[in-house]
Amino acid sequence: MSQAVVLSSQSGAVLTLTLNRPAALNSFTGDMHTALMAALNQAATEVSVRCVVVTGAGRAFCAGQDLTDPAAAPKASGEPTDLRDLIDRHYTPLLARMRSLPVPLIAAVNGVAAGAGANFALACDMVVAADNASFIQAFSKIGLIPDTGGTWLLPRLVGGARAMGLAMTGDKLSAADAQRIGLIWQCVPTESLTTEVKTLADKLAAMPTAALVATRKALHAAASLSFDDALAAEAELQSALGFAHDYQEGVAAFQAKSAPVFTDR
Ligand code: T3D
Repeated sequence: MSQAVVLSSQSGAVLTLTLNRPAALNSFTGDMHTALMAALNQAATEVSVRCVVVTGAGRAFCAGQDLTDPAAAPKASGEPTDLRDLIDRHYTPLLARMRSLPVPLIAAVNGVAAGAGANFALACDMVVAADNASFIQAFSKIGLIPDTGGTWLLPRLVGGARAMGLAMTGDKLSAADAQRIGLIWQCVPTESLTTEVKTLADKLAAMPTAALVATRKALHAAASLSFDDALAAEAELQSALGFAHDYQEGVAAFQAKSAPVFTDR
């Protein structure tokens, strides 16, 4: 029996999705996109899930698009390949799903993250990487531009000069350097990746989910807003949160010096 290309396991309120094509460094195929999208859609509707972790099986996180996939690989006949269909069918919906996920999303980068695999990780809310992991904007080496959100994400995370350098050279960036320049949240010893990510995921899962998701929304929106418009967007989101259960709960627990139990999603 063939193994699932995306493994799913839930512990408490944390769902872990593992890309599972280790022999091809978990590179994306149509099947893997379909399975990942189904798993994320399921997580979005399952109220017991309050945080999602994505990681890779074996020694890599994800090597981007599977370059042997007939849908992506240049044809032997020399006939041009239209990548637009692949992007429209899989990558754009994947990024939209991640950005609208109603719970926090963590990338646990266990090894190399290249091409679309790197930007898939960087599009998560928080990125924790093992110190043997690396990030490669591999696109330029095969005649492409950073996609999967790379052109938006890179300059916002690390500034224009570093974004341009990473994108043009396609050089490997160690996880330690990725943390140093602000590309990722944290680089941790390889042997502690699982426990560090579990601690973070459990922590986020116990926090007010709706407020965390509104935080994501506000930070992303602010990137293209004027200061005044960002203030207006904050006011709108804050107003909605003020009417919600979790705010009542958080303030009541603070006043009672007790632990809050957040339930909004
Ligand atoms: O199609 C579109 O819509 C356009 C979108 C494109 C998005 C993209 O992601 S473009 C970028 C695609 N990815 C790459 O260009 C990365 C290619 N891979 C590499 O550069 C290297 O494999 C790594 C730097 C990631 C790792 O190097 P290393 O030396 O640790 O491993 P390796 O020996 O190169 O790879 C191990 C196996 O994985 C190998 O297979 P084999 O020889 O053992 O049978 C290799 O062919 C396979 N593999 C690695 N990356 C891919 C892959 N197979 C298919 N597609 C890959 N992307």
